[in-house]
Amino acid sequence: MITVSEIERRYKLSSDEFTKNYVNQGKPVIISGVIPKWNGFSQWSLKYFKELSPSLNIYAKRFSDKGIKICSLTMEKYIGLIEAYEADPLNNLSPPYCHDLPLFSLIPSLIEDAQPFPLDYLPEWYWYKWWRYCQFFLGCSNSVTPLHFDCLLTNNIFFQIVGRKQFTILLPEDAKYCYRKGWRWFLVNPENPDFNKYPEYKNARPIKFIVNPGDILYMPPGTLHHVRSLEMSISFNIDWHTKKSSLNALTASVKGMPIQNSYYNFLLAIGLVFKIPSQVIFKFYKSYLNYIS
Ligand SMILES: O=C(O)CCC(=O)C(=O)O
Ligand SMILES: [Fe+2]
Repeated sequence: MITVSEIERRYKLSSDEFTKNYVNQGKPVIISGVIPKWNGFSQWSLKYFKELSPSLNIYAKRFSDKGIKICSLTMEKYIGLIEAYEADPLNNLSPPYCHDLPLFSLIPSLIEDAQPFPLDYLPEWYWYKWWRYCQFFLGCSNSVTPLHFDCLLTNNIFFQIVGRKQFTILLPEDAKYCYRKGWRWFLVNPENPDFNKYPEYKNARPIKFIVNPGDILYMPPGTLHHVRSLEMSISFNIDWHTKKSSLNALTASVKGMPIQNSYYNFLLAIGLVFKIPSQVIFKFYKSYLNYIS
């Protein structure tokens, strides 16, 4: 088992080194120097998205102790709410958080902006129409995603484009100190832990760091993460399996993983292990991109 007390930062990591030293070791890392080379890196802003696609219908979430509440609104309306909030946070309600939006599929012109995309960090299976697997996060300052791990036990490559985010992560072996609720959420608030209620959290080793615009963050399967936007923010991620992580994830079916998740993992595992092309698998997998759990 590896011990990590702070996140490593690397400049333009080669794919071989990324796989060998981070993916295969289950070790998180921040990679700089890749995103700033993209055609559209400096172009992206919430205003730019609003102008590209004002009438696009999107979903935003409110997280609370009672669960996740979903609101539906247009891109123009949503960005308008964020702009009003940022201009005068005290007199405007904090807007919901647009979370897991497949924006490359909804606004295909954005794909060109993210070139050259570092495909060689991903298994070849994902290369064909890689952008279909990406999920965007758009939000105002102080948007928070509570502590959780990604529900299929996938690897996560997270691209930070605009604004900074404060991450608190814990490696999977510390999940036992974080008071799990259901399959993937945790009760502890790592920003202000209540040790009376959650005394075991004293044993946990949270790693806290800032992800800056232009950074790529890699999180291994099962990494717990709590995320706070420090400014108005644009990010996206790609959740992906290796052959090994897909098989590990299948064994989690007996450890409480919901059956729906196991179905998606089964599809990815047969794709990766038996080399069934993603063109065949994607139509069955697609609903995962709107799956809220
Ligand atoms: O950026 C966020 O608020 C959440 C990110 C996240 O949970 C993820 O990439 O899996
Ligand atoms: Fe996540």
